[in-house]
Amino acid sequence: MKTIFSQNQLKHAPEHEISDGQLKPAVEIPERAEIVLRTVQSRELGEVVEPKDFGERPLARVHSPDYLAFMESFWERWTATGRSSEAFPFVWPIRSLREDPAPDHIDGLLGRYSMDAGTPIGPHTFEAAKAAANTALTAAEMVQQGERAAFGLCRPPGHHAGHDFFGGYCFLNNAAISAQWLRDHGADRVAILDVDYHHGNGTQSIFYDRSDVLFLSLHADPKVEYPYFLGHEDEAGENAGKGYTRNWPMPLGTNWRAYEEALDDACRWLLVYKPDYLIVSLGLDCFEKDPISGFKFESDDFTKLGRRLALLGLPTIFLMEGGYAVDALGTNCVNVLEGFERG
Ligand code: OKP
Ligand code: ZN
Repeated sequence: MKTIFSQNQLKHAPEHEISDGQLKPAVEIPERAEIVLRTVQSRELGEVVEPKDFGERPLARVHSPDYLAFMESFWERWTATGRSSEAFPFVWPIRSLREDPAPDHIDGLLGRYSMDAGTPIGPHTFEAAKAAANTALTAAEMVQQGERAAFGLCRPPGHHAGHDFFGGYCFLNNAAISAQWLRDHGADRVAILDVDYHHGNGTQSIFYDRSDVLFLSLHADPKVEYPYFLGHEDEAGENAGKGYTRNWPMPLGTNWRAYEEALDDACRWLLVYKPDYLIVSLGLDCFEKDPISGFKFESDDFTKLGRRLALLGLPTIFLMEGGYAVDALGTNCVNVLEGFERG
């Protein structure tokens, strides 16, 4: 299958993150995409192509105008206050505080439009995020035009980003933007299967009240893992979307054997739903050596994951999400894609 990749995605290069309440070196770094690209090339997965520019409209189908304007103007406003290093949010409008009126000060806006302090914004962050969205859209368009599958080598990831907030290393929800684009270009039903170790809270919330986009997520139990505040088993959609969201939270230490049962369950939902397209939010952070995660996948298990997905027989768009064991990331990612292609 073809891979879509843009060097502009490397321009988001955070130095630090606040992780587990402490300032640490960033883990969502450009090297992640570079090693996946090198492995795609060395294992001859297929051609690597640049994304097209789809402009602002597909982004605005998912994200609010004020959020997009905030992201677009952020760095200029941040540096206008005299600051020059990457920005971390630090105050949020939680229970008892008011979201409206919106603050004028950039520090207040940072809190209004974010969900955590772990996701710094730098000078080129939004440019990279837009390149990632275009990467995802190009992959979706290829499959819409008849390819069996395509791989959007997206970075930064997208599944934690909501309608009007960033967080969890995500700024634009690449999977949601592609799903909406497919709906706007003739698809009746799109399914998103999120196999990242972390719950895809942004994607879930964007489609929570809709039946035209099915969201299925397998992930670490939010009772003990980020994002902590969404991804429980009883979240199944609301209003018209009732029954069109499904969650499989799993305990820390989950290995392939236990995971496969949940995956089989999710695959059954996919076969019943019969989507025109399947989007896979492809996190590689279920790996046993992932530095921030607690599942126990071995590298070979990613091949099995790819094989299982191929059995569905659906036109499939793979979009990279997380995965932080950089040395093994290329191997694990291409294992999924090769497992899918070779069956
Ligand atoms: C992004 B993606 C580690 C702290 C976690 C944020 C994780 C974001 C993951 N205990 N901080 O879903 O891979
Ligand atoms: Zn993750």
